[in-house]
Amino acid sequence: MDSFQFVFGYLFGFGLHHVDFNNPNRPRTPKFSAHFYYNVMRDNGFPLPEDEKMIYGEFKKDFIWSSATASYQIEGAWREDGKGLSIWDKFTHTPGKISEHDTGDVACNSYNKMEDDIAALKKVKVSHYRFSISWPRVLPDGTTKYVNQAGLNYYQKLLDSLIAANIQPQVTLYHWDLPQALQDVGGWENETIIERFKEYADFLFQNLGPKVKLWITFNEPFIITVLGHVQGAHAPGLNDRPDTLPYIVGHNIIRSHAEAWHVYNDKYRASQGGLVSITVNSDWAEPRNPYKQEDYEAARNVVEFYLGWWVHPIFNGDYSPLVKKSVLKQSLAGGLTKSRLPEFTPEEIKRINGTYDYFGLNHYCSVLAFPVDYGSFQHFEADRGVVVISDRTWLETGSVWLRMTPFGLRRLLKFIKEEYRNPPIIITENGVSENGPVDLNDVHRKYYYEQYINQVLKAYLLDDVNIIGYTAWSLLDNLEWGVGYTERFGLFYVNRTDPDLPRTPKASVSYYSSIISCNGFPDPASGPHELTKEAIPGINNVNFLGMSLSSEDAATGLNTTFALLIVALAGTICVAVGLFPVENCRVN
Ligand code: PNW
Repeated sequence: MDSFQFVFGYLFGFGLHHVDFNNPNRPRTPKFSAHFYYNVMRDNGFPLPEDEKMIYGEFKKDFIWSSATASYQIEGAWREDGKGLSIWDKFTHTPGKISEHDTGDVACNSYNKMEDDIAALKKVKVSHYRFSISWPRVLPDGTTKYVNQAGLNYYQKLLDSLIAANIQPQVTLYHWDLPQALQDVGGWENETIIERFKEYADFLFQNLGPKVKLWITFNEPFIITVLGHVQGAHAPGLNDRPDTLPYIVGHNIIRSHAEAWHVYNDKYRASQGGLVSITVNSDWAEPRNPYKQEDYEAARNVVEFYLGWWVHPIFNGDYSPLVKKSVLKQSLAGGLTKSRLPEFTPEEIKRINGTYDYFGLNHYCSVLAFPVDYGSFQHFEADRGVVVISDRTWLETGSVWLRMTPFGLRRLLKFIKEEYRNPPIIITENGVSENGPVDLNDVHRKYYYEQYINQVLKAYLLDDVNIIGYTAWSLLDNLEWGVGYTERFGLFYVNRTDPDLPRTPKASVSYYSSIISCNGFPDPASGPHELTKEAIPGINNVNFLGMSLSSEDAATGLNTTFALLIVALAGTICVAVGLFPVENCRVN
């Protein structure tokens, strides 16, 4: 416990328990470290936590296995064939905005290298490909007054090539490259954008809809709003009204989404039979101190601002009560008489509620949260009222904001199931980066996909989450927004020193491809059969070739590995290439 430290008196507390030296009773209160040390003693060390153990099993039939990109990050051809300028063209050409002065002028040149991208997708053996449409490539000034036929042809050809390769498209309408002409009249801040977005969506459904079954209206409204209109780190780079602008922009995005969904529902659903939804991004948040109620509330607020802000109006009707309460409280603390969060009219609440066909989720990592009192500060961050940090033991990646935290994905999926009435969920992005020297043997990415996808499997098999698809971000190393080409999320390496920009598979390609071919992680020891929940415990006992197995499984693994080696040579069976055995399944 804290005690007298000789010449330092009571200045430093070395104790597992805090002692209140102002209180004559000298009460002892356990610190977090006391609980931690207790657990170490109880467990007699550091056993692998239950939720980090892997399970065997398969995903549901016809599971969507995909990989994703976005137009500005890969297409290049920024002024070819009549394309208009986007806010990202302007932003990357503004000095000081992007690391190394990188731009998307050429990017992966996917506009001219469609065959290479299709070949890459075929190699991964995905069932789907998620890409986005560049709005100014098809409608250069953002309106339907003038159509750039060459741009539309590019997407027609991409859809035809994908379908010919038996890869189904998942198309995002808006992955951040707003026509600059629309930004010039206020962008997402001007509510006329709702009509513009509706016309754009209608135009795409009409022209591309016969070939598309999965649509995403917006990619990550949170990032559009907060990075683009609070921090100014993303285009259009606004940071002058962090108290009001995010809520105005967010309000218009939600209403635009709803209008696009209604256009599809009213005019196209019957003939085209596709699904339309929105993709939101969210970290999972844990309390920094699991013994403090305030930290639980802070963690909940983190997820609520990532998800609830968008999803509550669309899935449940109206803004989330927690978001409403937080913004109102901070607005009043600043002396305002009402909340800075706009209100939906009762008609709008009705019109927006239910405008989804599935739940699109982007997820990368988890954080630890604790509350902070910002006083009367009028700022989006103050409304949220939290600070987030990482646990230093979580593995680092190529991006400072991204630590490997596979457990969080399962918890987030369960949260979505419980909070939004068990919707079908498609994970529309999940992935990891590297930076620095190129190493095609990307063991960290194999590990990330293995661990995260296995947590998705647990959500499906053990928590009954209705998960219908998984998408790896990204197919290619590409322009990672503000950090340019320095952080690489690709399954394929793109050599930027070669003007031909060749795509080379990293080691994770064959690993992800094996998971796809096997539709998960079928149990190698017990043959091709349904995984029962009872069969799960006790499979992680022995380390065998870098895999965690029971001793029986390890023995079987040794035998089957040898057998598979021979069979694999004959090319008739699939086997995961490294970390976790994936076998007893047929190649497509
Ligand atoms: C997503 N963050 O964005 C995007 O949809 C992709 O375009 C992007 O390349 C990918 O994630 C990887 O970053 C994010 O700072 C950008 O927390 C930034 C953050 C999260 C997601």
